[in-house]
Amino acid sequence: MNDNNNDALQQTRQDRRDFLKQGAALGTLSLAVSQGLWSQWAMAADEELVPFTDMPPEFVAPPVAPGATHYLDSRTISSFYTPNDDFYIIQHYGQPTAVDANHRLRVTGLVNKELSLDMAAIRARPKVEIDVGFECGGNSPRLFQGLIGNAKWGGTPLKPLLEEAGIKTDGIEVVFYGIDKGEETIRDIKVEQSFGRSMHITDALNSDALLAYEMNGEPLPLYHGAPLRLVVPGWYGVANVKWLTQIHVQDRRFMGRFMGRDYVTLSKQDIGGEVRWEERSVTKIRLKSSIVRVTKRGNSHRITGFVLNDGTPLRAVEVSIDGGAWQPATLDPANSKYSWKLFNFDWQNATPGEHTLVSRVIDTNGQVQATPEEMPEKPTRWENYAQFPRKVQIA
Ligand SMILES: Nc1nc2c(c(=O)[nH]1)N[C@H]1C(S)=C(S)[C@@H](COP(=O)(O)O)O[C@H]1N2
Ligand SMILES: [Mo]
Repeated sequence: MNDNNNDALQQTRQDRRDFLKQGAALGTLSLAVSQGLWSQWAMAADEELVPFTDMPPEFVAPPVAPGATHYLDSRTISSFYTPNDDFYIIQHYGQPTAVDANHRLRVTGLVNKELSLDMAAIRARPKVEIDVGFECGGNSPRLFQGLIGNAKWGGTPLKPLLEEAGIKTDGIEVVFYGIDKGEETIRDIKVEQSFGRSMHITDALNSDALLAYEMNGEPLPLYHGAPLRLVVPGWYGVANVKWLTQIHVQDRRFMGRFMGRDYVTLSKQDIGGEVRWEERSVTKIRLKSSIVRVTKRGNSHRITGFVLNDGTPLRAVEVSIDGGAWQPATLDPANSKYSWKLFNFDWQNATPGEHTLVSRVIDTNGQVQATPEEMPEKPTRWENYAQFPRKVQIA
């Protein structure tokens, strides 16, 4: 798509957003609803939430606070882009107190030419914008999938920067370090370590990864890694290193906490015909869908949910009610390769009483989202991508 088209698309989206705001202010969203896209996620004035009976009535998403985890109330997803203040927050070593105006990004290790760039130099590089949604590798039914968000990230692609530095032939692993540090106990030894994650060089070069300094058209907030963070489309949140200060190329695997000990899935796998317990770092997002909201408007009911995956195109998202046949849901035309994919389903003839609703997603490789029973034996909590049956009470 060329820049003009892109600008035009941006403008249309902005118009829709403005329109939505006006609609909300007037309490009339019916026209917006019939126009589709953005409007369908915002609740209309006369639309009400149908209570989930699997959700404690006291469930409330916490307000955003420095250094604290934030998750959203997934029932309230009301726009394709998650507002920056409601996008979930995970910071394992707390949050830096302020954005450093002299922040630099260094590229070091097995490169032909080490680099050191300030933010002006990064901003002067070619800029791209890309819609990327992700969840924490620990997102699950426990928080009703609240560790999730979708944003338009603006920044400069990683690949040309690595190519400029020039990867030496023995450089196989790319490590990304944030400025945040914490004390780790490794075999009873206490050491201070920086937040770090790594990627194989092939993944780093092929991943569409971005060095992002904008989020939804605004400067990247401190919570989300200002002044600079890595965004790896299609990967779990942990890959997206915030407050990025160093990219180091080395000739062997990086074994830091967030690659080697934490965010490591232990599961029983068929390894070339042998059943073995495997430990594997959390990397690409597993195919997943979940219902997050049921609403009622007049006599009609609507089910809303999201899909996340690694960017593989989808074949279908389906909904089953009370164990009945799988029925196709409608995907938002705004969905793109790496965004979250919002869907809805108009539930006809909902009868009073309690009902069980579940969604599943199928990709073009024929992969079908697993039921909880079909999941591999997996005692660690990471990568919870099972179908998530929800219970609602129709009055
Ligand atoms: N520097 C740094 N980057 C980090 C983290 C962190 O603690 N420090 N947390 C990671 C994890 S586990 C997740 S899920 C995402 C969350 O990004 P967000 O807070 O912007 O949603 O950031 C990742 N990047
Ligand atoms: Mo995470």
